[in-house]
Amino acid sequence: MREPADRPNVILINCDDLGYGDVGCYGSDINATPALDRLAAEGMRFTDFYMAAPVCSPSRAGMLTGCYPRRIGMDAYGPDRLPVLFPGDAWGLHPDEITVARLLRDQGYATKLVGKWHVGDQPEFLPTRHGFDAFYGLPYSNDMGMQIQWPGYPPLPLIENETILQEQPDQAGLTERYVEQSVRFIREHRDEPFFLYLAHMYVHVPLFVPEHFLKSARNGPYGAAVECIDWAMAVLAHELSRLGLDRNTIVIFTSDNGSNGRDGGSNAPLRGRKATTWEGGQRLPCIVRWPGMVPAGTTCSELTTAMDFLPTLVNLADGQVPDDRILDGRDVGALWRGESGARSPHEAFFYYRRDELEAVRDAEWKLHLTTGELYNLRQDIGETTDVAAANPEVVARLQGLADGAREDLGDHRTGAEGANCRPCGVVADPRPLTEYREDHPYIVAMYDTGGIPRPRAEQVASPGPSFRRPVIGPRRGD
Ligand SMILES: [Ca+2]
Repeated sequence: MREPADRPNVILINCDDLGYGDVGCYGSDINATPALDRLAAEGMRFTDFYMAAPVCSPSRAGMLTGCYPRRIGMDAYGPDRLPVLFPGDAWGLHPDEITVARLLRDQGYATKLVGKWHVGDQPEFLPTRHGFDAFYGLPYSNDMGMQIQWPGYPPLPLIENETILQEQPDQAGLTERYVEQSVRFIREHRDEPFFLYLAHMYVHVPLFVPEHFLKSARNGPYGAAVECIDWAMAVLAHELSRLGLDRNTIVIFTSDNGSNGRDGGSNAPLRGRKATTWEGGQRLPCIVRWPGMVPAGTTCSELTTAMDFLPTLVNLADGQVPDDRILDGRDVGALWRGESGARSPHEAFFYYRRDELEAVRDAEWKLHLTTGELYNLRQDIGETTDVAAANPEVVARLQGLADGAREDLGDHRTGAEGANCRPCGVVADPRPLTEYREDHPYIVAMYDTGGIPRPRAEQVASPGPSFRRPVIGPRRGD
């Protein structure tokens, strides 16, 4: 048995669109999340934790690389500056970028992604090219398949490594398959360090959830999906305990961006929603459990980010954080260990929406750059009372920090290029991974809306023949 601090295993659980107020230990009184509440009781709960973007692709790219998405060209895609990647897009995480998975693999870790990727679907960009030994899951969002509203979309591919296993899988059964894959991986690698990245499909719409969760949940399909996420946590926690791996394993639970604010989701008590730079867009639940190393039942209100995972985990694995490039994440191990006097290593956090800098915060204050509104996040977590007029020196200081970010990272709104940005990856001949074929025996021919409100008229595809590449159809599913 390894000592707990000798290259600890890492299980990183990332949900899709799960909001700040969707989990019991973050205040939900409608979703039952006993396993996640227990995780928090046995670990540390972060109140001021941020993803690097308020939508999927840039958020995930930032977490995996420890960089603001804009630094690595993953902030806005193509000439239309799209907020996320779509099937068959030419863009993705540059092959020269270094992910936390690659760095942990260099330290002898077995690495696997189970679930959603969404930082490039062309072969050059797949998880297997970015440090993961193995991949089982979806290359992008679960609404980016054939649906009643957009029948011509490429069928949603379920991928194993680089092979398409199935098209249009039954989404109601997919999380159970993810859990099986995860358990199998943990068992196979119980005697060596492993990094499991479990990127749930839930609670991104459409919501297809097993019947028994629908029966027990009090919050409709959304609540059932949250409770299925909680069930997955319970299974993994049980497996770690059964194998005697608790003290060797860091479990991190978080979400890629805030709730869309519909369908039963909640960012309470935060203002705003997914795809915005209000707190509800990017401030997320984050729980870290590592028995004996992270003090149990604690709360950390220091400013931390998902970009910090890479340097923190790589240092814990005795690895080498790249020194040939700028990273934005910082080692927050002292905070995780609950060391007295430990403080956030971040002077500020920059809220980018696509390629535009919209807000900046420090330990206490947040300035919205487009409107000039200033909020005291310590006293006013819901961003209700603009106090800019009474605090001109705070406004000036935060504007100075924003100016520095513009020089460094750029800002499309002001025309600043940014001196230290790297390009995203581009392929010359992108192709969707799948194509609808009339003779294929799809189990699920088309996903319907699953009880979710129908999209607005402008989001609806015009029905037509099967797509050919590249997909230029309606853009949706951020
Ligand atoms: Ca998302």
